[in-house]
Amino acid sequence: MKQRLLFLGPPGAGKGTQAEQLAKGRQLLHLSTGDLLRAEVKAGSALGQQAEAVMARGELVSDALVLAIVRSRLERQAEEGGSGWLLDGFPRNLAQAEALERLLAELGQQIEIVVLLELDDSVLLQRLLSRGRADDNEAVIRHRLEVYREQTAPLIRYYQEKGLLEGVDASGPVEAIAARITALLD
Ligand code: B4P
Repeated sequence: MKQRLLFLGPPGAGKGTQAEQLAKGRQLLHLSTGDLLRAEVKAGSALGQQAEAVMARGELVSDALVLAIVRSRLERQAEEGGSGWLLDGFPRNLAQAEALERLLAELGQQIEIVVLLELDDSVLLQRLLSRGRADDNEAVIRHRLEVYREQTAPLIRYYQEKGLLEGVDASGPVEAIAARITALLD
């Protein structure tokens, strides 16, 4: 059973939704950089204040900031003797992917599978508009999709070349998508 996974996919593909269920069921550390950044914004920390305006515009928060968050969580988990994790929404560009590789080499760990959630733009837009988070208005969503295409989509090839990528149809009911993902993990 695979225990070290990444979820990749456009905004609104359901990474967070699927990751939460899967991580709970398999006792994996669920590390969502989006959730962690929103928690910092809510707490009004210095980090949150830096991230808030960037997220509201639908752009990516600085690599250094996101990496510091990921590093501290993965190091803490390794110190506590755990090793199963699900990274959701990270890495989001090549610099983050390369930094992750260096961090995992330090920890003596490896990614076992990268799950790409695939969905049409029209469905993504509908899902996000009906959620209505602060960064879920149409102009910002379109910009997030552009940022995804320019900065995150190159990771598809990056992980394909490493032989780690598996695509999943992310349309339909949550349970059906979960079953498709589970079938890839065992
Ligand atoms: P994230 O929090 O990662 O969010 P997301 O990509 O918008 O959504 P996700 O794919 O997780 O969809 P979800 O399950 O929520 O990013 C937000 C922002 O944080 C970024 O724009 C960026 O600024 C910043 N950020 C995060 N990580 C970063 C990083 N590594 N580097 C730099 N910046 C970073 O689902 C969406 C909606 O669809 C929900 O309402 C859900 O209920 C619904 N849904 C899910 N599955 C469904 C289904 N099967 N059918 C119908 N609806 C469904």
